[in-house]
Amino acid sequence: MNKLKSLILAVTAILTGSTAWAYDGSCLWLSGGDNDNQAVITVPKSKSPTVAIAAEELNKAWHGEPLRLEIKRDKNLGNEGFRVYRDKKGLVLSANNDLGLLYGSYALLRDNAAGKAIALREEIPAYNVRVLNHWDNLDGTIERGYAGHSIWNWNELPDVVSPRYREYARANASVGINGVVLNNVNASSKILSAEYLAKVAKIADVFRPYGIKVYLSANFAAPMQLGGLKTADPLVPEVAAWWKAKADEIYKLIPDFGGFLVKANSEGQPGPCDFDRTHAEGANMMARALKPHGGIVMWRAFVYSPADADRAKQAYIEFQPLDGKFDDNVIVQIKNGPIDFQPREPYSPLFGAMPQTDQMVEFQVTQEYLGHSNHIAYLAPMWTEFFDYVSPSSLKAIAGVANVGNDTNWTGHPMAQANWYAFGRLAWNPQLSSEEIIDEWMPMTLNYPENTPKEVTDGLKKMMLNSREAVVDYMMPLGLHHLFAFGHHYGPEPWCDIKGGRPDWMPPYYHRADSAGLGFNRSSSGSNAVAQYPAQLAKKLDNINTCPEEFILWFHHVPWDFKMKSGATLWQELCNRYQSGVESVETMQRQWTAAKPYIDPELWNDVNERLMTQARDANWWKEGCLLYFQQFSGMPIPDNVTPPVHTLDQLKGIKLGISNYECPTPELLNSKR
Ligand code: BDP
Repeated sequence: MNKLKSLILAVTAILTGSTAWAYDGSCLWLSGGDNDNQAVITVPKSKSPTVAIAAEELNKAWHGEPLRLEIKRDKNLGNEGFRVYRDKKGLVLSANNDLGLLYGSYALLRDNAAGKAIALREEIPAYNVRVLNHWDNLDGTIERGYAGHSIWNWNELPDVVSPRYREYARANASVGINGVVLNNVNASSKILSAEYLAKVAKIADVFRPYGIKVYLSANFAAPMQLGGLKTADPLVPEVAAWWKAKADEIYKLIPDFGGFLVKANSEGQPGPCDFDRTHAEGANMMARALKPHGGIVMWRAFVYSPADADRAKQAYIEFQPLDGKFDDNVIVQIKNGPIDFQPREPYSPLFGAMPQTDQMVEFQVTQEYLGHSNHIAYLAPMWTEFFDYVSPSSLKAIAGVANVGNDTNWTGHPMAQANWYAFGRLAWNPQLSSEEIIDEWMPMTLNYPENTPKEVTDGLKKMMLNSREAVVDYMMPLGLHHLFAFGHHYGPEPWCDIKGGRPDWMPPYYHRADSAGLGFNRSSSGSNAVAQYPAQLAKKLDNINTCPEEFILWFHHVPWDFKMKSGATLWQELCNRYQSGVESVETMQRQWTAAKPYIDPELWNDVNERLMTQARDANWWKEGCLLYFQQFSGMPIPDNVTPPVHTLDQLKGIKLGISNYECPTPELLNSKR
C-alpha cells in the first residue's frame, strides 16, 4: 500500500468512523487485502483448504498477469517445492501437492510486493523441518518473551479457538515455517495430559491447512509426574511402554503430530543421566514411541554443569562420544554457539563433530541477550555468519526460539518482526543474504511510498544491516560474553559476583579481567577449547596473532597493552569499540529521522521512542563496562572517547537495570566530546 493510498484510506476511515486502516503492526509483512487490480487466478478443481488459502491470498494481493495453479508430478520438487514457468497459455505455478502451491503463491506475492519482475524458477526448501520453538508456559507467561503474554489461550481452549492462531499460521506459512513447538523447553508434564492434548489438537487443526505441524516439549520425568511411575529410567520397560501409549494417544488426536523437543539434564531439568543412562538412551526410547507414526525427537545438546572447568567445552564433551548412537528419527538440536545465544559467539564445535548423527541448529529469534524488544538488532547477519562456518547442507533441520507474543504487533519492537521473517526465509533458503532478506521485508512492512528517496531507503537498510554489529560493539565487543546483569539479561553487570552463586552464571567467570589483561584463555595454554575445532581452524584460533579479533577475548587472555591490528592497544581498542557502538546508535537515530516523512506516524513514533531507549542503554553499557574494566587496566580513557558521566558506584546502584539509568543529556555528552 503506498502513501497516497494510505492517506485516502485514512481520510475515508475518519469520515466513516472505521479504524481498520490504522497502523498497528498486526498485519506484519502481509497484505491486508487492498487489491484493486485483480487478475484471473485459476486453481485446481479439487479445492482443498490449502488451495483455498492460496487462492484467497492471491485474490487479495496478486497484481500480476493471469496465473494458473496446477498440481503436476515433478520428482525434483518433493512435498513442498514449487515451479514457476510460462507455457503457451501463460504463467503457471505448479507443485506436487497443495502445500507447494501455497508456498509458491506466497513467493509470487513477495515478488509482487517488492515490485520485482516474476522470476521463473524452481524452489525447494533446504530443510524438511523448519520449526519455531515457543518458550511459552501453560500459565500464559513466556520465558524470555518480550512481546506480551503467550498467544495460546489454554484456559479458553478447546472451546474457544482464537482467530489469532490462524493469523499466526498464515504468517509462518508465508515465510516457509512448517512446524511449531507450542510450549517451553522447561516443560510442564501437564501439556501431555488428556485435558491439554485436546487443546493442542484444536491448534493443530487450525495449523494443518497451512502445512504447519505441532510439536511439544516433553518433560523427561512425565512418566513419573503424570503417569505415577516410580522411575523415568529409559531402560525400564514400563517407562518405554508409557511413552508408547502416550504417543499412540497423541496420534489418535493429531495424526500429523510432529514429535517431541526435549531439554534433558540441563539447568535442573530431569533426564536419562538421573538414572545413569546416556542422552542417546533417553532420546532413542522416546523416538521409538514416535517412530511408527512418523514422529521425530529433537534432543537438545544445551548441557553444562558448574563442576567442569570451561562451560564452552561441555556440550561437545558430553555429546561427541555419542556419535552414531542415536536412532534415525532423533535430531540433536544445538545452539549456534557453545555458550548461550550471546551477541557474538564462535560456532559450537559440536557441529561437524558427529558425522553419524543428524544435527540441527537452534537460533534465538527472541532477543534475550540483544536488548529484548527495546533494541533494533536485525539478526540475519548473525545467522548468516554462522552459515559461513557451518555448511547448511551439513544440517538436517533448523529451529528458532520465537519472539512472538500477544502484543498487537506480535513482536513488541516493530522492527523485530524482521527477525521472525528472516528466520523463516533462511530456514527455507540458507543461501539468502541478510541484504536480500531485508530488501524483501522492508518495503512490505514499512509501507513507504514508491517514490521515497533512495538515500532514505538506503539509510533504513543500513540501519537494519548494521544494527547487530552495533549491539556487539556497545555490549560485548572483541569476543567478550555474558557480562549481563543477573537474571534478566538486559543491562551490564560485569562486576556481578554473587557470593555462593554458581560461578558459571557470573560475568567474572567469562571475562577474567585482572591487572594482566582481559579475556578467557581457551587456547592450548588455557582450557584448550580450541582443540574441539577442526585442526586448521583450531590452529588459527589458538594463536593470539591469527585469532580473528572479533573472537580474541573469547579465546585469549589478552594483555592490556597488546597491539591490535589497528595499532591501538587492547585497552584503547576496547574503548573505541564501545564508543563506536554508541555512535552507531546515534547514526541509526539519524537514519530513522530522515525517514519520518515517509513512514506511518504511529510506527515512526514507536520505533523512535525505542531508539531513544537503545541510545540510553548503549551509553549505559559503555560506561558500565569501561569504568569497571578500567579498574584492572589502570589506563586512561583515550581522548577520542567521550568520558563517562557516571561513577561506577552509581552504575552499580542500578539494580533493576531496565528503567532507572539516567541518560546523560546530549548537551552534556557533547560538551565532553
Ligand atoms: C537460556 C535462557 C533460559 C533457557 C535456556 C535454554 O536464559 O531461560 O531456559 O537458555 O535454552 O538462554 O534451555
